[in-house]
Amino acid sequence: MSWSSTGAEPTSSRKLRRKAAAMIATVAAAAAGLSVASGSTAFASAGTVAASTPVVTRAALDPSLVSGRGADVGFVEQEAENAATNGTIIGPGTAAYTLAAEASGRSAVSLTPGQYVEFTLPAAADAINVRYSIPDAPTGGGITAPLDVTVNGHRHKTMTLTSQFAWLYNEYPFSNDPNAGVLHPDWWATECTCVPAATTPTPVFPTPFRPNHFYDEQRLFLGRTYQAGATVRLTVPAGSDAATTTIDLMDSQLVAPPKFDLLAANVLLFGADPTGQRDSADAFDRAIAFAQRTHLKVYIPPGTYQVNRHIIVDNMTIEGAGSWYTIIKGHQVDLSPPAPDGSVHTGVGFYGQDASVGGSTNVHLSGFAIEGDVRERIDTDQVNGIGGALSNSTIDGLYIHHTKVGIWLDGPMTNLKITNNIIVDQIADGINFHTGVTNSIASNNFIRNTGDDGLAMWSEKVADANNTFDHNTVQTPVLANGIALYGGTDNTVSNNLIADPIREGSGIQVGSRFGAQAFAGHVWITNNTTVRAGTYELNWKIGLGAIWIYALEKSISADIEVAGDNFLDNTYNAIMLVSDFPVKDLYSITNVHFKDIKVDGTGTSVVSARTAGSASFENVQARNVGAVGVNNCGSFHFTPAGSEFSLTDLGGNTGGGTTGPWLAPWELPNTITCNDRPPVVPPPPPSPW
Ligand SMILES: [Ca+2]
Repeated sequence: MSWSSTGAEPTSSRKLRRKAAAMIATVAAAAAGLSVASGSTAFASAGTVAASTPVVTRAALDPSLVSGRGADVGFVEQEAENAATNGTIIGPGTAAYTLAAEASGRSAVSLTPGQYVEFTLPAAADAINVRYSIPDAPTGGGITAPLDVTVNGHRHKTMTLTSQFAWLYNEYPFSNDPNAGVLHPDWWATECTCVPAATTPTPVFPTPFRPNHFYDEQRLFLGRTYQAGATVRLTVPAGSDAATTTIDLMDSQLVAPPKFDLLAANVLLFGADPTGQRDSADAFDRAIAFAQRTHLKVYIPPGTYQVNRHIIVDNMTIEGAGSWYTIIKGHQVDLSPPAPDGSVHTGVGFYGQDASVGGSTNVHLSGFAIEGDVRERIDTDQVNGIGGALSNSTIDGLYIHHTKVGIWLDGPMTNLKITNNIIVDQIADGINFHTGVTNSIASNNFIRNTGDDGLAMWSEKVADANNTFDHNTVQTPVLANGIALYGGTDNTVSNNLIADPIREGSGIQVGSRFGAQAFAGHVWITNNTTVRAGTYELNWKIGLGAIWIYALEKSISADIEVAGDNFLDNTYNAIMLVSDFPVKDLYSITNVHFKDIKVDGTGTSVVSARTAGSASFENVQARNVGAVGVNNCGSFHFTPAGSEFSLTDLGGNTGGGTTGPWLAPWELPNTITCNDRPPVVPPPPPSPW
């Protein structure tokens, strides 16, 4: 998505006051179905966790709370804040522009040189993935710093951490310069509640201005298989250039053996260099041309292959040995003059033909990693991992890292299946179905640390239709939403797990924005779980909802069915329906139906309505509600007839909080209860219902 919004207020977001030590995480069967070492319960606190007690979580929650939702991945996740350490636990905290807020579970461990964090493997593993943050260089551009890995006390390897792909600053489209003044003095800025260029004296904002995108992650083979109970210690060496090294979490897994395919056009036979020294792009093209003539697959064996441009794919199968073994890695290349599509850079990516020339069809990509080199956001650049139009195609088992958007599709196109991919550390979105993508699915993908929406359908010009986002996990989008639908017809978001959105977005957004076609037919939001969403909106200076229905450019009147969803540990509200204040008398939101919902913990309300319209509620159970159950402002006319937004009680709406039942008769159908800024009551951690 393009973001022209401004915005940020680093200090006014509240901090959750509960302590990491209060988090009780039960060691439970791991997400991947692997058995774990112990059935005991552990208290997590710095330096006090018994090294033999691994705490496995999913999105920093007990896995039993999110069973059956999100991606079924091959690794188990352990938060550093639950591991043994002599470092310092940071967080929990949700304030934008802080290390804690961008961490999984809103908490991490900061280490100074000489300090460590130690994880006990909950299951056999031969590989780990570490999510971390190290400081930027004083003038931007990043640094590298070492991290020693020891297993069972034996020195294994030193990882080279980097902040070259982290640390963005300032207003959209962001900057790598920590010392820059405000990029757009003619934009309204929330910090001064003013337009700096039109204000006397001109306000000066402290630098670094709006730092964000602090984290990165890195994979490492351990060289052999270690059994459950082995300890993996991450130690910052005494000589590290990083004043602090922050460890958020570690994933561990047993990686499947490499896949070999002898009946294929092997890129090595066409001159590809598996050492990564020479550019292999032309060799890939030769292998593809041969494979198309002979109706073979293309096979890329284990190795690292340097590719610094798009590989164009059509009617073609390309298989790697697995994303841990076959790595396609590129560096950014300047284009002068710019490409016809406006790009001023290119880089590694697999692209279908453009939809304007018919797109590509019957493309099947699987089993490799794409390692990009994108360090800045330029929305006209096509520097995505996968791009173009890909009909009747599949994308399976890729690892996509350091590209702008992992998978950005420009339709019209139809029938694409995106499955089992890991997309992390992106400058912008994870996956975007842009313009007329139909009958397509993204399922069982794992998305972490996107710089914009994790998963999006953007119906610009032509509606996206009959698509599904199912069983995906989306964690810590540093900007925008976990999952967003911008217009479209008959689309479904189901069985996903969404955690820790940070700013200018929330868990799930249904929005008439960005020039999208109207919502039509149905929108099914089914059986999803969000956690620690419902964040603070920096420009509006109010709390959002974990699900955010937003009529900005059009009314929303499609049949929206929100059913079976769980909204956990909502920082502010669970549900928000809103039209922006300047258009509040133009647009409304109607025909929204909530059914079989569980809301466990809201800092403020269950429902916040700031629009004209209506919604029905059936079997919406809530507990640990921090403010009045329904914050009903309607469209702010406050007439004797009540709010312009009405609620229909279809029964079974139970539970509440300190102010009584969340949906009490006195609130119905449209009692004005408008208070956008009630005191926030941090809820207790989610627990079994
Ligand atoms: Ca963490």
